[in-house]
This record gives sequence, C-alpha cells and structure tokens, in this order.
Amino acid sequence: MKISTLYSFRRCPYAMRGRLAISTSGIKVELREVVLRDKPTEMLEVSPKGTVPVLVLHNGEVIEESLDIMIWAFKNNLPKPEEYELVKFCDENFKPWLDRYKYPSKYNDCTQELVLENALYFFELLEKKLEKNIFLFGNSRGFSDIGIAPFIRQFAHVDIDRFLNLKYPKLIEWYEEFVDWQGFKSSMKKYPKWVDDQPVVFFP
Ligand SMILES: N[C@@H](CCC(=O)N[C@@H](CS)C(=O)NCC(=O)O)C(=O)O
Repeated sequence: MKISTLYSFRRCPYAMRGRLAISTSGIKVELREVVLRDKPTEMLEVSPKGTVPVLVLHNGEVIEESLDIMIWAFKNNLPKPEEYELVKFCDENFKPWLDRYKYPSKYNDCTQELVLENALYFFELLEKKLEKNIFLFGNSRGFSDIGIAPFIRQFAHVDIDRFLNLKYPKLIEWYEEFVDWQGFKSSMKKYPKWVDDQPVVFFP
C-alpha cells in the first residue's frame, strides 16, 4: 500500500498541528524528520520554499502549508468558516506578536508592553470561547484546538510562571489539558534526522 509522506520538524508548531491533524483523523503517514539547517533535497525538490511541514500525497500531490494539511486531514469533518477564521487569526495576528515575545532583541519595532497587549487580546478571545465550552468550538477537541494550541504552548514556554498567572483560567486549563493529552505527547516523540536509505518510519 502506498502512503503519504510528511516532512516534519518535531518542535515546529506548524508541523505539530499537521501531525496532530493527521493522527486525530486516524491517518498514517511516513514521517521524515527534517533538520532545518540541513533540509533534504528530496523535500526541496517538491517544495522549494523550504518550510515544514510538507505532505506529499501518495498520488504525488504536494501540500506545503500546515493549514492545508489540516484541511486535508479533516476532509470528513471540515471546520465551520468561523473556526477556520480563528486559526487564520492566530497565524496572521497572534504569531507576529509571539515572535516578538520570544525574540525581543530580534525585533526593535515595538515595546514589550505592546507585544503583551496584543497577545492578551488574542487570549481574551480564546478565554471567551472557553467560558462556553471545554474546547474552542464545542465539547470535543477540534480543528482550532489543534491548530492554535502549539502556538499558545510556545508563548507559555517563554515564561511559564507568567503565563500560568495570567487572568485567563479557562485558557490555562485548556493549555494544561493539551500538553497532558496523550495524543500530543505521542506526536512529540523524538526521531533521528531522516536519511534516504533508512527504514520507513510510520506516524503515528
Ligand atoms: N506558513 C507555513 C509556515 C511554516 C514555517 O514557517 N515553518 C518553519 C519552522 S517552525 C520553517 O520551516 N522555517 C524554515 C527555516 O527555518 O528554514 C505553514 O503554515 O506551514
């Protein structure tokens, strides 16, 4: 049987959401762990833009954006437009502030107060949703939980005490549930860098 191939990098939040969408949808792929400073030519040949994740379907089609990989994996359970838009908001409006929060010395275009103010704006949105349900769009884990949580985790990891002391109790509960979830833990298994002649590694 021919299966699809996922080029992935364990710590990348985009790759994480790709892996999680695949595993929660009950799909199995071949996993090729990439080292970003030494990307495999096989990956660059099919996706010259050189970002992970990249999914090469068994029919040769290449999906090179994490959101598109998620949509492919969720094809039988597509998110409502509002849910998809929240994930887009995370990518377009929260991620730039997350980068500035993580690497303040790399960006000198704003103050840390402004960074925090904008990050908290997003947290406020999430908190409001989580006041209604355990997960962002209902009482079971869905597209947006998987799509957003890896980025909240990155934020939390910069200064975990600060994060856990924020006045967003539902968001913190949701984050803690996520990092404790067996599906997440399994998706964080370590794999050696992929090389051409190694035996196939399946995920999950
Ligand atoms: N819009 C892309 C972004 C993916 C992305 O930026 N991935 C980072 C790693 S977290 C990457 O591959 N960067 C390339 C590099 O560092 O060389 C997606 O959603 O898939």
